[in-house]
Amino acid sequence: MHWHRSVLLNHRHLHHLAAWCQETTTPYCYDGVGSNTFSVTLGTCHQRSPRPTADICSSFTLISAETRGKGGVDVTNLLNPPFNSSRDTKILIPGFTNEVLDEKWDQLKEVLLDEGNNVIMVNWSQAANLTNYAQARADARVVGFQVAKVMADIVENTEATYDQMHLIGSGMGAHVAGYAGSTGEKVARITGLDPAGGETVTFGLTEGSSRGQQCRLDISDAEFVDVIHTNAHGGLDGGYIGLQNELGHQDFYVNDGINQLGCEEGDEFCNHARALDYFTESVPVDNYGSFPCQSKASTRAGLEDGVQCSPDDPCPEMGYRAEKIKGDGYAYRVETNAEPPYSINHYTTPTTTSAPQ
Ligand SMILES: [Ca+2]
Repeated sequence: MHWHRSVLLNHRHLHHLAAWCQETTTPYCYDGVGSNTFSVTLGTCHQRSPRPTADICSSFTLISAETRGKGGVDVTNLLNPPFNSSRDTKILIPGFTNEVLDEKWDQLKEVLLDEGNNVIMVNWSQAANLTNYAQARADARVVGFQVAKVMADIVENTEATYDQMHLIGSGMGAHVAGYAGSTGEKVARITGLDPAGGETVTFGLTEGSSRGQQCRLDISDAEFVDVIHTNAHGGLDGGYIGLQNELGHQDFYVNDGINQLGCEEGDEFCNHARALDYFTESVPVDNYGSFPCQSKASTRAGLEDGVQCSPDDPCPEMGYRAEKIKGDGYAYRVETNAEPPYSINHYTTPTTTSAPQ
């Protein structure tokens, strides 16, 4: 009887896993949490318990030059084939996914591989859904912890270092990256692509406020935090997706930071997804930073009256080749075209116009 019952339980367990994971590229639900607990305090941004890892069912696919043809391997097979630790590792963390965004992430993965990086694709789509925003927000904490564990395993088992780790997160994925960066050792860089608003706003994050840092992407989560805002006007409550606050060392507000050229008025998803488009476009192109930069200021609110960028005081580069070279905590406003190539100048060589004599 015991045997029979055990088989039944196993079947149920397998069925459960299959139901959650059948869409992922691997059959594994990653744990990585061990005995760690996630404490909950009412009235804070950690007021809801995350779900168990089996329910979140995240998976991590490592794609490298060696495994690209077969779509990568589960990160638990880190050493087979051998991990090439001479390459940088880009960890891609979607927020709330759908088919359109999945396609964009795939494009980013491809260009990052072309540039000679290792890529780890984080799949937490079972948890990251808009039907239960608050729960997904809570679960993001666990996924961040798992990302940190994956990085720790890489550093422990290979020659790779945290200096080579770059997390790229979109929407809620930006906050997952924040959690990962604030767990364990500091990573080189986190790029936030239109980081999610929503509940973050509820917890009193106002202009210049450090409140809620532990629950969101902030300047302390990596050596260099760069952020591209494309639909930044509060949170989901206001019908916008992105968080307007400055979160990193360099915050880029593209166009007005809220509405992107070429997106139909009110199409917040289009505006939000553009952050991913801009970043992807920047990867294969040197000199992507040659946007006409309208202004820089010490706060987002100050951009209206900010200092005009000029050849003597140019914008830092936005996107893949952004560097922490322009001081901390500046907001920058940049412009784009309405269609690809979005960057206004980078495909053209500066030409000398002959003025009428
Ligand atoms: Ca943080």
